[in-house]
Amino acid sequence: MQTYGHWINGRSVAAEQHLPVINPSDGGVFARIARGTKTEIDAAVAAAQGALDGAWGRMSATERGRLLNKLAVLILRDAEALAQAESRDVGKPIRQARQDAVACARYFEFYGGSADKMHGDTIPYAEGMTVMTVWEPHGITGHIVPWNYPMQIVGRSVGAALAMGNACILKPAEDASLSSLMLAELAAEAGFPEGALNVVTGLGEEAGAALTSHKAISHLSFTGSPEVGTLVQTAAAKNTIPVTLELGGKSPQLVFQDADLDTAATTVMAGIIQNAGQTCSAGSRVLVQASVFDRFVGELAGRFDKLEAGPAERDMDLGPVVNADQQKRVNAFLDFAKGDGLNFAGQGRIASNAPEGGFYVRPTLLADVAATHRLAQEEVFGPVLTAIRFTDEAEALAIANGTQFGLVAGVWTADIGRAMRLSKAIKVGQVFVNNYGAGGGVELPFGGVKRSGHGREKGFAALAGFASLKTIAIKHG
Ligand code: TXE
Repeated sequence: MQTYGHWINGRSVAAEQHLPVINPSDGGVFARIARGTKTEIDAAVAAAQGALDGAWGRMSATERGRLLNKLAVLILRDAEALAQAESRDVGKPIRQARQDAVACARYFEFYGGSADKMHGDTIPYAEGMTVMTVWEPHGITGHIVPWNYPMQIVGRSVGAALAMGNACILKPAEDASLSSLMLAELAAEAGFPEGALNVVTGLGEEAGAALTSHKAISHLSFTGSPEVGTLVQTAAAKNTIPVTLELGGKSPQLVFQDADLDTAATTVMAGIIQNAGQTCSAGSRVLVQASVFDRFVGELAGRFDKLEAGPAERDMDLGPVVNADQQKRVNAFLDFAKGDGLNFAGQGRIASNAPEGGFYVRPTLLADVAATHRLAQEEVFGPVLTAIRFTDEAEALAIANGTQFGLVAGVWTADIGRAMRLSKAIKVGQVFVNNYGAGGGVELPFGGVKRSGHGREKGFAALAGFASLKTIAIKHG
């Protein structure tokens, strides 16, 4: 059984304590990761500071970009190994893990290309003065990453932070750390100086809390639950540092009677079963106009009935969910729905030969749910889709905006006026019209409003979050 250390100052550092790495497809332990504490976070901070004071801090933006591009090439070279590791670690079907590896490379490629394109301004101000702005790195940035899309989330946050010249400390989720360690090793192979990217693995309340409260950290980037996001923002406030939070949602897909219903059904379905529904932007509420509700939901129900969940390596419709807690959480929501008499309109099954110990749940479509019901308000983070009926645009908008979240919305309609009105009126970070997710483009800014978080990742927008703007005013007569 392989034992993994932390990655600090360009090398693997062995640990005294370990955590088991469990394969969600069968519940078996197949490796061990290091269980970090404040000691390793302190070591990573020293390494990061050393990088900023040394070769990394002196490097030009162009050179940083070249390194990021080299890393992208190495990720593509090792994409299959990364995908296999991620699939086994997280339980996601191998085809989805392969897409994640390619997307991860694409983030490093995009940020490699953008490293030397964050230019300041010159500001016309006063006679005899020249005023300019320059972007500077924050310093040491902390990255707390969840288990649902480790490679992609590392790519989008660490890629942007490195492009701007920060030194990073990454704390991956205890349930999915392997790809982060592999990426750090590839960064060393690409030529990143020691200490530019450090990975400390371990528990959130130990290694994670030590990172978020460390006085030397200048920016925190967190993706995970609203509860922990609140803790991270509180820790950041105590050190008065900026924080980017991405906290999930209860994203609505609005389907109007004039939509291409077949394409909408296919996309709505994909948006909730991908990664077994463990996606921050999962379209977990489908709002359907009453005139087409029975037809549309009936079609979806038929598709749900055919779904099958099974081991990640068998590449079925869905894999297992990530761990026993997540399985309990999803099943508790389904039990609650049953107890409350909700309509289980469609439900897939668990493959008959799926290993007993795996963390499987049944993909489920709940129909005609009240917009205020718990299953229409709370994030299940599993393959559970809640269908809600509406009569007109005003009601659809009120339901879409009627949760504490605001991450993503999908609008399905042939009416461009309605699409534009709703795109403006729905309170979310991104709206997709007649598609959902736009294929995941790394160029597209991504983030939430309301309880879904704040700050933007992906695209050029993320670069400003990982840098601070300095104004220089020169009086020269
Ligand atoms: O998340 P946590 P969990 C939601 C989803 C899911 C629920 C619970 O609804 O069912 O959260 O998942 C680190 N200080 N999302 O418990 O705990 C932790 O080690 C610092 C949505 O796994 O928020 C991990 O690296 N860090 C989400 C990361 O936080 C701490 C993705 C996320 O774990 C910490 C994941 C602490 N005190 C879950 N405690 C999305 N937006 O995509 C934990 N961590």
